[in-house]
Amino acid sequence: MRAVDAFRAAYGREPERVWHAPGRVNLIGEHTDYNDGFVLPFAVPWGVTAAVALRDDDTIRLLSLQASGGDETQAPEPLVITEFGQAEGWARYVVGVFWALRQAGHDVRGADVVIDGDVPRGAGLSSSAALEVSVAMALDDLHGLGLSRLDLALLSQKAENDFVGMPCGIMDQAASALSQEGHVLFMDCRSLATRAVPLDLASEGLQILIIDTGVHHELADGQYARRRRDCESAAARLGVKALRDVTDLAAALSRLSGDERKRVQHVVTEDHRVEALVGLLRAGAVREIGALLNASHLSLRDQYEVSCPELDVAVEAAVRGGARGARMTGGGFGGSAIALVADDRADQVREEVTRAYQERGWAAPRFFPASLAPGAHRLA
Ligand code: GAF
Repeated sequence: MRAVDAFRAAYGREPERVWHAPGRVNLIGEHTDYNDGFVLPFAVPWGVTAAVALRDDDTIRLLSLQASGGDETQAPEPLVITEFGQAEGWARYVVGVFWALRQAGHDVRGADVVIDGDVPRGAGLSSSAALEVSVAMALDDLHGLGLSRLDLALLSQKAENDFVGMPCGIMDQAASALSQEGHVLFMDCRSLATRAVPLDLASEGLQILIIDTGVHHELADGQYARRRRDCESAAARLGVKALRDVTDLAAALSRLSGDERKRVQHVVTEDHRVEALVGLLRAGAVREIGALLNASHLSLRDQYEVSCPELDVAVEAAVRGGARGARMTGGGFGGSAIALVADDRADQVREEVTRAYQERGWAAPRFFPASLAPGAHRLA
């Protein structure tokens, strides 16, 4: 295994644990997690492998096989972190997990770590959550902390919120830690209860195609925080704890205006779409979910305003090419769209999307067929 070979070469000893944690696609339920709502992600077959051995001091040595810029001839040097504040860039996601465990009162000292990831770069498939969760699972295992997968997802989220400074919700970390192969993960982000819902696409002659737009608009992080603020101020104005609690949408909308009104329209209807989609899956009507995917995209584009031309064109072209439904997935402003496609239409959908990009002079998008992969697991 590459991470183990690199560990031996870098540190001259064996790793004590090797854990893998996956990235995710969200089938539906976008920007609902931080509104105490519902989400329906699943784990993808790409993720992050963390090889870890404990140290008896507080130093964290860190090596990423992806940080050398692809220059295989250059044996990369590990970063040596003796104080949390020294971590920069990708290292913050790893060091943040050590920090969060200590904050929670766990006696976690230093470690030697090698990271090896294969989540397509910039595709918006949550490589950062995979990174956090792989390290959290390995440290829990090595220290015998006995924390639940949910606890480790929450600690990983805390690392991202309070150490990295990205105010994300719980969805991505939960998907990475709790997903089961062949299932989507239904999560109530208020109670944190989860249920694995089986989804057998192959037996229906269907597939989910990931369309990586290849773009990442830099405004993403600031806009994410602004959307959260819009939701919080709208909830305060409506006198509810979170937008999850809005039961009469028409009455709520009549009391709001501008951005707050649009955000509420999206979040409340998106929660209903998640429940409707789960209902269709339970009824064995997977072919019917496409309309909900399309409606989710329109709502994210027009009401939540987190899409971008590259995502819109991918979704429109996929549907034109015969997809049963398509939508942006993840935070937005770039990253990936997903399309539900009959197997015998997949080539046509790819061609239609590729042609639409070509016509606009955009770089070709990449396509990945998604499978519903297992959540985090120990490799060695
Ligand atoms: C990002 C966040 F990290 C998630 O918590 C979630 O809010 C998502 O955007 C939007 O649904 O991936």
